[in-house]
Amino acid sequence: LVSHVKARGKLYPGTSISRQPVPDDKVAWSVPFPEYCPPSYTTPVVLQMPAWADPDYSTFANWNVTPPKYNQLDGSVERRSHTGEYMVIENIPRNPCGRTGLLGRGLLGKWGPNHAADSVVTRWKWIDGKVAKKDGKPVMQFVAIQRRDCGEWALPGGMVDPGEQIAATVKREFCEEAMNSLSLTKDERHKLQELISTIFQHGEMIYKGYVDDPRNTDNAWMETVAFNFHDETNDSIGCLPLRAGDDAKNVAWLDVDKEQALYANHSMLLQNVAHLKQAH
Ligand code: RP5
Ligand code: MG
Ligand code: MG
Repeated sequence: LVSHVKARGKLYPGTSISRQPVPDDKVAWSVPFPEYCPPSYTTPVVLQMPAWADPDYSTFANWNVTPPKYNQLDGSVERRSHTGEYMVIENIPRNPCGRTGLLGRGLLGKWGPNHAADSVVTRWKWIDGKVAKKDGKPVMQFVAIQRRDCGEWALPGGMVDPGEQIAATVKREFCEEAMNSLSLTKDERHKLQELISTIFQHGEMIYKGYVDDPRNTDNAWMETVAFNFHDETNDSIGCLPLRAGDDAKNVAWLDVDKEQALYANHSMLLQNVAHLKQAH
């Protein structure tokens, strides 16, 4: 299991709430930490219970609400974790990566795993008709979006809708965030979807598991499945017209480089792709 760092960041995103500091050697639940008494936070938006959020079992008003079917496919909501079975204590799931210094759900809608999907769309970096090299290895580029919420560069990706196939989520989110599909007419969007479906036919799964997301809490966390779509010859994905949309304020081809700071643990996902393609 990845050890989380960003999920222990001092301030919870979008708030002035401080997490209780969790030293590296006290992250694991198996290590005693008697002084552990973190604050609890769930954003008011989630407490208003939009369609994508679970009820709040911890309040008296909801004492008689049946808890979700944890560790199972709960109707059309996937509550199983890619990391295996997670612990549930008094109807509240426990983060499989350990302590985060915050209870509640924060900005996340679901107790337990919140499932997302990401795309790593890559091409080689060409300079003067040749693939650029660094330390003797070919350099790749990937489609990055700049997140509107925190300004950090990230992979295009988003939440899996209930009942949605992950392959569909990946394509939909790429179209929304990197091609601004939400601003297209119905006809245009349909054409784009067809184009993307042909181009995105041969994806390779490069990661499936926990995401070290700054929004994670002790009781709610992000998980993802990420696919790589690679354009070997720079004539399909490599020349798509990119336009930022939805929760992305910018989109660009960035070099795959470990110096490039990215959101959550997205650098690790790129490292997997670089390794797979024997790239820098
Ligand atoms: C990350 O948050 C995932 O890897 C994915 O990129 C993203 C999904 O959340 P939103 O982009 O919908 O906020 O944990
Ligand atoms: Mg999105
Ligand atoms: Mg997104």
